[in-house]
Amino acid sequence: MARAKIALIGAGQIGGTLAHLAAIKELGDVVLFDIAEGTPQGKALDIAESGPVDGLDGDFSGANDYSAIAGADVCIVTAGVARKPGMSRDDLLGINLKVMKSVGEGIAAHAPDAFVICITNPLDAMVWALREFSGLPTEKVVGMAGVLDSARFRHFLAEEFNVSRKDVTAFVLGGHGDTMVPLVRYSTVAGIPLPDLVKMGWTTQERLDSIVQRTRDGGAEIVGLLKTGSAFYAPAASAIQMAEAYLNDQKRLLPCAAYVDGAYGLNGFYVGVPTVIGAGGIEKVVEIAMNEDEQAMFDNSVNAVKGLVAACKEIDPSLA
Ligand code: A3D
Repeated sequence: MARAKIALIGAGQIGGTLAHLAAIKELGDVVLFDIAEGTPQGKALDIAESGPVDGLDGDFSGANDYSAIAGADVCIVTAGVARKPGMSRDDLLGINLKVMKSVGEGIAAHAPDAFVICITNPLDAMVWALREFSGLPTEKVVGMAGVLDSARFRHFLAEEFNVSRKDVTAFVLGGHGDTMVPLVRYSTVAGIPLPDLVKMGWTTQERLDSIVQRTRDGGAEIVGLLKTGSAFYAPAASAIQMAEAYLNDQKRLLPCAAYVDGAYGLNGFYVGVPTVIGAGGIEKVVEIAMNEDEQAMFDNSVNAVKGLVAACKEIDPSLA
């Protein structure tokens, strides 16, 4: 069987890391695309030259022309600008919306059968716009945020409880922003829900609350440390997990910014929800029961995303 083809639209910090991870995991042939001349070619050649050392097969190429992504099975989109200190994800809206238009058109023309994973911020609005501009089926266009936000939550919890990160599961829903909803009741250590761990004296409610807040601020914490850009290792690892779920029909249950039509009282809207990813793309949106507080936080987050989508429609009336 032919190797899968993975097109990385945007060859910056995340794009380069994605390419390296895809190479190491032998997911298939990798094409890096960027408007910056030389960057995708240079990164592709550098990774290809690591192949003899690591024993890797696969083709690695870079391009500035969309024809290079022809027939891609997976497209991962990081094209655009990233945050600098003091900028919110929403500050990126106007610039990155234009980028989504060209990327959406490029994918529609050259890789219309691909599973498309958007990472560009502000995520929930950009994945919606990318879907609109590309015209691809909604189950084939998804945003990466929940896997990353949940991974941050899991890491902080594993540190707090001094247990393996492998034994911590966590759920973060809603929009990828300050209003994201870390769901404490659905997060566990080896199946023991966090509220029970508070009762067992493993931590206090105050410490748990501060971990929830640190998760919400997880992106800004890295931006503040790096000063010149935003996180890229964990975002890339998260998107690769989603790509693997699709390519290997794994039916993974992962929180993603998915098109929700009917569930959660939403009609045709992208927001972070639990999904099943397999060969069909987003095969299912899983509707979980929320209590009053969780529902209120989720509604607040949905409203923030609605505001961003409305702003997109104002900037580009073709989206209205
Ligand atoms: P960066 O290293 O700046 O790479 C972006 C790349 O996009 C650069 O190489 C640009 O040349 C390229 N680019 C710009 N315009 C275009 C275009 N029209 N077509 C093709 N390529 C273009 O950024 P990064 O890789 O660190 O981050 C990429 C995006 O991911 C940013 O918008 C970040 O805010 C976002 N991000 C999202 C998350 C989520 O969890 C959702 C996490 C971290 C970063």
